[in-house]
Amino acid sequence: MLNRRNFLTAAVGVVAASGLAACAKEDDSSTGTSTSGGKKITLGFSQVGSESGWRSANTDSVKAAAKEAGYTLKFSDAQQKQENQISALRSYIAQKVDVIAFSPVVVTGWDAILKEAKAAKIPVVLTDRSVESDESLFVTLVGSDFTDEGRRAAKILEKVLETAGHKGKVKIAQLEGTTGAAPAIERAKGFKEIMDAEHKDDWEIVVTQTGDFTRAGGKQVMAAFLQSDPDINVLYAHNDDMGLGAIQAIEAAGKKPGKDILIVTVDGVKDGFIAMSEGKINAIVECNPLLGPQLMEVVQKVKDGETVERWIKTEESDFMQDQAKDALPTRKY
Ligand code: GYE
Repeated sequence: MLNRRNFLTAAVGVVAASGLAACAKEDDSSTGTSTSGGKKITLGFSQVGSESGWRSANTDSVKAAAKEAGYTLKFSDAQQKQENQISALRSYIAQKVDVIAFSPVVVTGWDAILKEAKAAKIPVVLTDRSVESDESLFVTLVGSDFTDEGRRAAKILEKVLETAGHKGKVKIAQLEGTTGAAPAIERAKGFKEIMDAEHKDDWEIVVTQTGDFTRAGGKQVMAAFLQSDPDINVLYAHNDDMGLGAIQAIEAAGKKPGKDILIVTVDGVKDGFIAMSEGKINAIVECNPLLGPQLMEVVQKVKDGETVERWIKTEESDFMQDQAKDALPTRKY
């Protein structure tokens, strides 16, 4: 996986990408145009699934940006299954697309298929999520710093506790994203880092389990959490959708979300902002899904043989409840 350290070294030496970029260059050199050999660029894109509001916004952004750029987009939805993504990538290789982009559902298990793409001289761009594999097998990652989002979640929880005038132990329930997915691993890691360094004595994660980034998962797991530990007073959900599902479980248990249980989520989709403006979510760490335009730009550069940074990061903000009403009308997703 890319982390801050290897991001810096990679940004200095894009050597790993140059082999792939060089083959892209050969294709284009005969035409001198920004398209592939004078014809439209064909992009094969394998999406994780349609598990959340974030994902729907991301899919819409990718489709709209491909259209705007004039690319032929081959799109497939893997329904959160790695084997479906591997088959999609294999089919894009067989169809000899110009570039493959994908958002890997989990971090491991990609080396073999990425080697097939490399052997076929098809550059691969990761988008949204990263992989743990040989870094020479992909050109770049266009997406967020999830570890930092975890840290930001812990820092904003400090503010939430202060605003609520909370005294005493902080008993945290954590709803994790899909097991083995970069945002689940890294959002947990960043949060824990701050918790261990600054709140060892008063904060504790009393229950933690995956809700698979879905509303239904968040609801079901939160209901079980509340039964196993009725003293939970904070929920940290790795995305808004699980937080929204959990709110239903909290209300069904006769408690007030945002008051009896303080809630911090990640993403910042419209439904999350609505819940926050109703007082049910206390703070949101934004993760921007509108990656389409940046992705298309990178695809073009890769086809043109230009070097690109190893990690093209997304800019994001954090929001407290008192900002929700003002921010809501201008939210784009
Ligand atoms: O936070 C979640 C989605 O990978 C950043 O996946 C993405 C995450 C996002 O299902 O809502």
